[in-house]
Amino acid sequence: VEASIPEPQRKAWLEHQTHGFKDKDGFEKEVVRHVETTLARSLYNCDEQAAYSACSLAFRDRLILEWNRTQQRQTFADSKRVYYLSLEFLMGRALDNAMLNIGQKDVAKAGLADLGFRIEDVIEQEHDAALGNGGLGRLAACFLDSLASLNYPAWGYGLRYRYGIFKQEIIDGYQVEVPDYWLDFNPWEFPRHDVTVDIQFYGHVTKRTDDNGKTIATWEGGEIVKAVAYDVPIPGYATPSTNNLRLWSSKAASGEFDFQKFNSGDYENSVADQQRAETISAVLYPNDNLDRGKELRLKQQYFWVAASLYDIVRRFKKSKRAWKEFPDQVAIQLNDTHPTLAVVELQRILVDLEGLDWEEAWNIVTSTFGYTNHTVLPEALEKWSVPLFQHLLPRHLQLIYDINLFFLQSVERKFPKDRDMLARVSIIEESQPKMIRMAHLAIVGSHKVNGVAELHSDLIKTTIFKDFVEVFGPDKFTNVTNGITPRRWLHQANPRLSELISSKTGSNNFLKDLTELAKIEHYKDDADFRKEWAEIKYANKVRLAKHIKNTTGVDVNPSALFDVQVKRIHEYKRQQMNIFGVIHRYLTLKSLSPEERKKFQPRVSIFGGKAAPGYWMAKQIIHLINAVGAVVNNDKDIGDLLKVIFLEDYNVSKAEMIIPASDISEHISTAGTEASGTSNMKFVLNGGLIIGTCDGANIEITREIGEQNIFLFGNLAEDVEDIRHNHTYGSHTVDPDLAKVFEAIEKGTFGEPNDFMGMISAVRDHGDFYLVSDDFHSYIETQELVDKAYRDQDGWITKSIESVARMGFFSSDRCINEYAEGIWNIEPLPIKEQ
Ligand code: HBZ
Repeated sequence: VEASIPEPQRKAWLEHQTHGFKDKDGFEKEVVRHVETTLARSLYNCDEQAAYSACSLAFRDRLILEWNRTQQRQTFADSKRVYYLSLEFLMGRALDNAMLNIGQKDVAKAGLADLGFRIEDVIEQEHDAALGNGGLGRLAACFLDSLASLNYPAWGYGLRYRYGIFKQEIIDGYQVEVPDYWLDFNPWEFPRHDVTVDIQFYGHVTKRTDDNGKTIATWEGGEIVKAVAYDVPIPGYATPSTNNLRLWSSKAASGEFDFQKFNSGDYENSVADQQRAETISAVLYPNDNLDRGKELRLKQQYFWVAASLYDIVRRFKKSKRAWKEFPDQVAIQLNDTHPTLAVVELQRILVDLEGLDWEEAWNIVTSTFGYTNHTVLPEALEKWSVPLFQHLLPRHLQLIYDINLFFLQSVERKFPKDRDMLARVSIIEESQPKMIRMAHLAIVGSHKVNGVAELHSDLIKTTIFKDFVEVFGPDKFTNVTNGITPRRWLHQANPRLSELISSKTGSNNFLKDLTELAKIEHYKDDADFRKEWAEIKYANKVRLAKHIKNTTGVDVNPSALFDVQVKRIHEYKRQQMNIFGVIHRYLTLKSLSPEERKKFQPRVSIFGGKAAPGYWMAKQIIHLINAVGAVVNNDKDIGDLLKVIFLEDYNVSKAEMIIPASDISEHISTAGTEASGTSNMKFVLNGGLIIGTCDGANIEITREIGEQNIFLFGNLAEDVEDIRHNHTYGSHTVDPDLAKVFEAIEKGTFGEPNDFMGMISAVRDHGDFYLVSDDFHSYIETQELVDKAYRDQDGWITKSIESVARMGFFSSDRCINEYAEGIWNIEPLPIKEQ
């Protein structure tokens, strides 16, 4: 508004507006222009990297124009927006996605060919934006795609880490972490050096009483760090709607102070201040489902939350509305507890800075926030020590104590004299030192709390948040089963399958309404359709086999059954059970005569995933997988009957290649531990079947695709507690087949047995917390059923087609519509095509 062009000059502006390229010719012009000007290169000096950069810039130009129109429309319509606060956005590559969502991939392909490049090679140049660990971060990315595709007014807010999740190298069978410096040249972001926020840390609080007897708290002193905005445009599929992902980067607050230090010769310290400030957004914490309570992590959280809220409030204030209308304009979703400080920060802004009464402010706060829980694992539930808080955020600690006081008073009224209840629900844990329970704060500060799959949402209501259901009533707790975007996970990852489906459903409409997949079930007996279905899977397996050859040197036969488990390495996800199963298979094969072996179904067991750098057991699992591969893959008796592959550096772009190539994938967490899982959905959507436990979204996938199309095994969530109790107090013997596996490891079949004793003794001596032994027999039996089913190729293809046809429910579009209606209360705002 402040710098708007006066009326008489606007005509000139409108006449000279650019609209980005329209056709192949225009695209080529833009590419050449960017190569020769933006990149300062020429046709004598244009490699694939430069072609990638120029092509991306040509698309970015288009995106930013749509972005401008979208933002203007949203501002003009004054509509309610949702802000998705997530410490992780696992975006992967942007170029392919932008081309497909804008619908100009064919144009780009032809244009690049004219200029001397293959589009596949150009796409491959891009470095993944890997600002996340796993499922939680990727979910946020799928949600952004759906929000834009469905025309919802929405912004994402996150941190612009200089280093994303580390790159994984496997050296001599061990994981080695290499820093992921990805910002060298990133054409997808727009630095907004004019959009900055000063963020305060440390200092102290003074209180005074004003003329009306009201207490005024002021947070003073400490240090200031600057937050600088970087905007990433998020294109919707087949719509001009382009939303914004705003990532904050930290910088030293430039000011006289530093300058004085510098001039007075204290050069070192002035640089140290700058480095300390920049450290805040330097690196993503590489733990998934583990909270380590580090001070820098808390600094990251407050830095990001305070900058985002300042931005949101600034935008609201421009509308000149009354504060009570804030929740009519703004919905904020907390992606796990990581942004929970936003609850306290908004209360602080309203009470301390804007002078609202506590009650009025608190009503606004709780009407604004929603909280999504992603785990029941106790070690992942965030807690911060009170002394740390006192030091870093003294005013916020006071506010949390006040929030807790009023909350506990209300609990006391409902449950008089129930001191245990008060202790259990309190935001403060009375430990030594005292701890702040962030999940409790998030529940108290939100109007809705949701889990991410039906079983998970039931579990949080009956276990970790049981008391809160009593306090607030059951309606505060709800379920939104996760989903995935079919644009990236079908159309982009598996273009041939997407094309086959659109040829049968009549259009690409299924990419906007995934329930249309049901139409392909009519063709499940059509011989040509089935043949092409099988050919596509085979071609995807050939592509993966090439990748395996190139990266590991191992030859795998694309006709073998490809069995895939790719996800973060974690004991609860039970990659150890998988590799024990592989060893069991190997021992069985070795015990057979060459004749008997011939009847065996050849298999390639493929693993991938990162271990958190400090997670010793996860690293041991990776080492065992590689050690088994080294023996099995070189055993002449075995040949193609069994191969064991560990794919290095699993990430989003590799997932796009691996997932479409799977025949069966493993989702085998101990029942009750995996909140949802989302890769399970991606595999099935690409025609792969699942072997899995009754956990997370596996249960709903079964309900949708039918029991005959999934291989379920193992104990149920409801029995896990009793079984664990038995491990501790009853007799606990290791499953006999598993005992043979341990024996082989201990004999040194796969190298130094001591390297793997942690995994063995966790099962044998330390209570087998994840029920590996209890589920082992049923796992092995079910794998035999998989072999048998796969040998009936006709039956397998039918299962595969039926499954894909019935996956409509798992689109993140469905999921986002549920959030929009049940939690955010926002409406789509379509943007006119130009
Ligand atoms: O969120 C995952 C769940 O494990 C998975 O079941 C679910 O499908 C997915 C989406 O809802 N959780 C994570 O990925 N969690 C993290 O990555 C994480 C990262 C940092 C933390 C805690 C958890 O401090």
